[in-house]
Amino acid sequence: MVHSRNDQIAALATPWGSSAIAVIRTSGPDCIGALGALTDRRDTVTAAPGGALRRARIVDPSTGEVLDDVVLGIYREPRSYTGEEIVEIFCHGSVPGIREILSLLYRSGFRAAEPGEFTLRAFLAGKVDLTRAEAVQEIVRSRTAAGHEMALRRLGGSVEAAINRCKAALVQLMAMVAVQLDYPEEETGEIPLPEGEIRRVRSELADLAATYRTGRLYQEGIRIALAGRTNAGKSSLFNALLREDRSIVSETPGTTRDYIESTLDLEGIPATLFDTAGLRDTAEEIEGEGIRRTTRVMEAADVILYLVDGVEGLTPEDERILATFRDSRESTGATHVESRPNAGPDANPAANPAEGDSAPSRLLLVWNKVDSPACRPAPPEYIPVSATAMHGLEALARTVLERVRPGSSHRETAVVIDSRRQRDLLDRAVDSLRHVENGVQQGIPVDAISLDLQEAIHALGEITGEVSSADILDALFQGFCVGK
Ligand SMILES: Nc1nc2c(ncn2[C@@H]2O[C@H](COP(=O)(O)OP(=O)(O)OP(=O)(O)O)[C@@H](O)[C@H]2O)c(=O)[nH]1
Ligand SMILES: [Mg+2]
Repeated sequence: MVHSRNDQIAALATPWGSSAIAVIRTSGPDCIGALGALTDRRDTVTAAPGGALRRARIVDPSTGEVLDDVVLGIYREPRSYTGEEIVEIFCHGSVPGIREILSLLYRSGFRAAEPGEFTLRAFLAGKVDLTRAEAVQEIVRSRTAAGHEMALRRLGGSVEAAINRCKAALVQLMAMVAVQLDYPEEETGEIPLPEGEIRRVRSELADLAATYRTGRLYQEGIRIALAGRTNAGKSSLFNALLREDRSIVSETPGTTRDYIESTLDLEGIPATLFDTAGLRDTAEEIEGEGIRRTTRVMEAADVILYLVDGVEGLTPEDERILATFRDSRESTGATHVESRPNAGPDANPAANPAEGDSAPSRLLLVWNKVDSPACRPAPPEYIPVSATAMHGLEALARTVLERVRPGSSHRETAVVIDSRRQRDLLDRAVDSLRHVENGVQQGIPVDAISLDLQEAIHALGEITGEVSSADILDALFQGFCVGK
């Protein structure tokens, strides 16, 4: 990424598509003058104070052609998002129209902004720290109201404040160390570092790092797959959970051939629900391919709802399929997460087998058709439901949530992080502080301890961006939307 702050950039800040209004954002030195020259009201635009809106026509100066009738939002340095001059163009949301305006800007000295470049400039201008910059993108990406609310708190500086508080405490300790290094033992006697204070800061940072799983859960969400033999009622349950008639239901076995997915909001956790082809031995080619796809969906799922037709009861075929799921859980274990398309290794906050034996199984057993008089009693390990009578769905949702939520839900906690970068740096700080604690306990000389203390302070500085390098910034802002 180009880190210069002395050029003019432009990008569409709203999605490419038809809309009532689209917003093209521009930023850079003398951006207002440059934009003014591309309108029929140059003087009005260039004389406008910061925070003003001015109506104008965008005109191509080389041809005199009017491209659009727009409103310009004008911001002056330093009181703008990037700290530079900014003009936001509110134009009509027509794709060809947007294209023409952008092309005119690019011909007139503006450069297409890189992803996240506006926010990068805001960071470089000292407008936001890195945790707030990350929160901007996290807000844009949020998929449920709960995820949005958590990201909004981060934008408000909740993470930054927590980090700075801990850092201030460590800097105090560092000052104590410095005194002892400056005035050696024979003069003042060695003052032990307050172990309790170190432990308090360490546990505060460790608690913050632990909220990462919750943050991921509410942003990334979970994948729930419906599985079972043909006619178990998977498509019926899919429709019932979504409360819409999405998937075809019929009494013909083998109705669902390909998998279908849709999303639902599970108490603030975005969930992608998959209806799949019923599992059975088949020689039929298309159905066979459907079953292979089903297997792939299962591998990537955080939760598998295995449906048994309660009227038929548990068949030998069910037993066989269930045995393969149990085996695959053992063998795929920690890797099923990585096999997910479009998801990083940390994308799966739920049912994470990294927790060892205590990790809950991702397989949930469901006994369907309990409304039918012919339905057999559900065995105790099964959740009884009726997809058609919409019975037992709340209990089912509750059980899914119990499986995927981390031991303690941090949803009510003021600060929840959702950045792997922040989590890794917090872990580093926690590790260093553990060394400090051990050092104090073992009476290791303060100059040795001071290195670990310094390392912890440094890691916290990296979280907020007080210390940062071009590489870190590149990696961080690459994931952003263009125009943000
Ligand atoms: N009584 C009763 N019938 C149900 C229930 N759920 C599904 N059925 C019936 O069972 C039959 C199969 O339902 P589907 O939802 O198509 O089953 P499926 O598991 O998707 O089947 P495939 O796509 O073929 O694998 C249909 O006739 C449904 O009406 C239920 O809760 N109670
Ligand atoms: Mg089906």
